[in-house]
Amino acid sequence: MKNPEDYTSDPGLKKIIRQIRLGRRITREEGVLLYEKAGLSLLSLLADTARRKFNGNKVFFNRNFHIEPTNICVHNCRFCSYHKPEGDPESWEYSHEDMLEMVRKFDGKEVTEVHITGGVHPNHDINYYGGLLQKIKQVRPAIHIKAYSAVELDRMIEQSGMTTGQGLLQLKGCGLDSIPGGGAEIFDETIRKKICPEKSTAERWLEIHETAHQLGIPSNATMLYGHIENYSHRIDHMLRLRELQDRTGGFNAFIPLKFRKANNPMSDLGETTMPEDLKNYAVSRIFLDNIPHIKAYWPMIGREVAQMSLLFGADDLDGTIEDSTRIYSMAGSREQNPAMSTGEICRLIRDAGFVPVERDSFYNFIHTFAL
Ligand code: V47
Ligand code: SF4
Repeated sequence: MKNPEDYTSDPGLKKIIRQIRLGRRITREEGVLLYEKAGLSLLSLLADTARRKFNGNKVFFNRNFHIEPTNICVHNCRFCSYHKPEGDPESWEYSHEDMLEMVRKFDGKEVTEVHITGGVHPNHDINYYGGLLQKIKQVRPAIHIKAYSAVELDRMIEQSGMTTGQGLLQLKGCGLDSIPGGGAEIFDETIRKKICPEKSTAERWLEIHETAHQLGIPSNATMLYGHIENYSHRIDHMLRLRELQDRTGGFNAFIPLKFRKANNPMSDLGETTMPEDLKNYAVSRIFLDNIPHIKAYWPMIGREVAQMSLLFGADDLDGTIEDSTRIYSMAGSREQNPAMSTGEICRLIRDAGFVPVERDSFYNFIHTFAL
């Protein structure tokens, strides 16, 4: 195999390559330099080496579906195509019974996880959200519930008058198994003020995840990229996650989310190109040397780019989804009715040269498929 240093004549990049090959962590400045100067072939090689250290030649997926309780939201993120005011013909608000019916639709089917997230409804409190978890566990006791972004949690816990720890413990007692990565956007305060000024602060997002980890509730972390941020902002975002992960080890996966432009006030910004998306997967795999999984969320990025991302450090394709989420179809993703059978997911993984593994929500192996 070619020596990675042969891919560049840049002395700064050569130094970073040596650092990585010695298993050393790269710095903020080196992360930015990778974004700015490294070509795709080099990034693919470095990210693939890093992903193999964590996950060998395996690519994970699960059998999951989403519930989006409402798209009515007290916030007004400028990139969001999803939230609608109360009474709008495109708004929805499901009752507990509606959502239990969605769970019952999977009776006899092998789904293992439900992902619950939606708008931050003005009138729902922590008992409403906890009650939903309890009822779902009564209908389907073995299902893993990954629920409520830190932004939803922030509002329900603050309104309850509880501490973060008390609120999370109450929800855990109701059946909360893990927390999804939403609401992180970009931590940098100047960018956050412009794209989601009303939303929970970066500190609050990180505090909620840190407390959850301390209470034995694992979580994911996302990063919304491809809008008005620059490479330094992306690295700053990942640095804050890396530092938290050093303290807790509670993040399972990092999920880069590409800004999708349809039907929102930031549409005029356009979207990143595929090489930029692949570069972003690779740099995140290299920089986040303590988060075990990089997830290519195919309903957002599209199945073909998700497949390509496996050659740039990603090792997780999320799941079967079962056409149960609207966030990205409303923002213009090509995946307008996202659903993939396990056979289709396995084919994507095998054709990229990896071994498909069905996982549970803690990344324990459920089934390894032949190559
Ligand atoms: O926080 C909203 C993003 C997130 C747009 O934890 C947009 O496994 C791009 O967090 N363009 C919610 N992104 C979704 C989320 C998630 C998704 C998949 C898996 C997991 C997980 C978590 O969606 C929001 C926001 O960053 N988002 N609008 C948009 N126009
Ligand atoms: Fe509300 Fe989430 Fe949309 Fe922001 S991204 S407006 S918090 S639904």
